[in-house]
Amino acid sequence: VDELLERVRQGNGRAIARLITQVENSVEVAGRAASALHAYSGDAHLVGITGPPGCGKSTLVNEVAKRIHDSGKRVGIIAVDPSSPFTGGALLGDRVRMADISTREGIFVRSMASRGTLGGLAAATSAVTKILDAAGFEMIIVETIGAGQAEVDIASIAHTILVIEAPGSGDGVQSIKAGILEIADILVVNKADRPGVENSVRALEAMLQFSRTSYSQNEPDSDHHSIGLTDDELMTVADDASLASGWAVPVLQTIAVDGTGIDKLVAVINEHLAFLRQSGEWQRREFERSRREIERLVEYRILSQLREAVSEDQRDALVTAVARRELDPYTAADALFNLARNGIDRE
Ligand SMILES: Nc1nc2c(ncn2[C@@H]2O[C@H](COP(=O)(O)OP(=O)(O)O)[C@@H](O)[C@H]2O)c(=O)[nH]1
Ligand SMILES: [Mg+2]
Repeated sequence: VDELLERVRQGNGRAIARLITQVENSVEVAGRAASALHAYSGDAHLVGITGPPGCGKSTLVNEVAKRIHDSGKRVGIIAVDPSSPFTGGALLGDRVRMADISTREGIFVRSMASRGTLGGLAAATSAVTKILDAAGFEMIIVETIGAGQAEVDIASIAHTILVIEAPGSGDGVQSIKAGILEIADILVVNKADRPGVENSVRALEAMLQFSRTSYSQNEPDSDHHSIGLTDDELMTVADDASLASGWAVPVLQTIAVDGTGIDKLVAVINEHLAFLRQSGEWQRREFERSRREIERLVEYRILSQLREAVSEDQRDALVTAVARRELDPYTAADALFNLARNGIDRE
């Protein structure tokens, strides 16, 4: 493994692919790789791309990656697929599309699915990110589906978050559900060749305007109640770090299939990187990412200790009792915790 790690640090594509496979299959190798590589990571710009299935994320990632690569940088792409039934066929399409760029020297593409990933998809994604980072990739793009409901919380992985939309979904905004506006650094309406694009852009700009206004008017005597926001919602808006730190979230239009608007998008992504560096936001996000990374590992360890220390029969008996209303879930959790503790003490 040590020799493999050395070749990874030199940026050897084959070594990177092999290490990733080993990391996916062994929590022990994942730990060794992370310990050896962490100190050499931290330079890559991590860009998260999220949005509803079919809005054109993979096509867009492809175009962005090409341009970044043309500017002389090495680009890593991680396509995260939570293996939900409705995306089953998407990965194959992605592979075909990505085949075009993945043959380039200096572009590394990897698809990840939850099936067979030890330690969870989020942990595996962040391990792969670290490997590519230490291998000297200057930009790493992580594509995920959805936001709040996704297995991989993109906000805990990326520095710059792009939320992609496509026109023609009823009211013009499909994926703008709770929380997604708060995490977006750049909003993109892709498929700008389709009818309804103006509506989508207008709707998004209105929502952004609305949240900015709410933020600046966040005093007790302001009339925000007349626009239908509760105090809690206002707090959420006011907590938004992007707003507080002075980055105005732009709404861009692209046509990923013919490359329209991609140069502008790449310029804005680079502007956001400059903003992160100048404002101190980079360090804040690194702190947050590190905190989440540690918490994920601790969660995973506690859960695996629980599974080792308490037999499946014992766990199922407790679950059945809760389902039958013979026991409440809090008491069941207490019982599990005590059983686990006894099991661990005995070791
Ligand atoms: N008309 C149009 N189609 C696009 C555009 N971008 C992507 N598509 C098509 O939309 C479909 C889904 O694209 P894909 O990149 O796989 O979306 P993803 O599921 O978000 O990754 C593909 O058939 C693409 O060719 C665009 O700008 N305009
Ligand atoms: Mg895709």
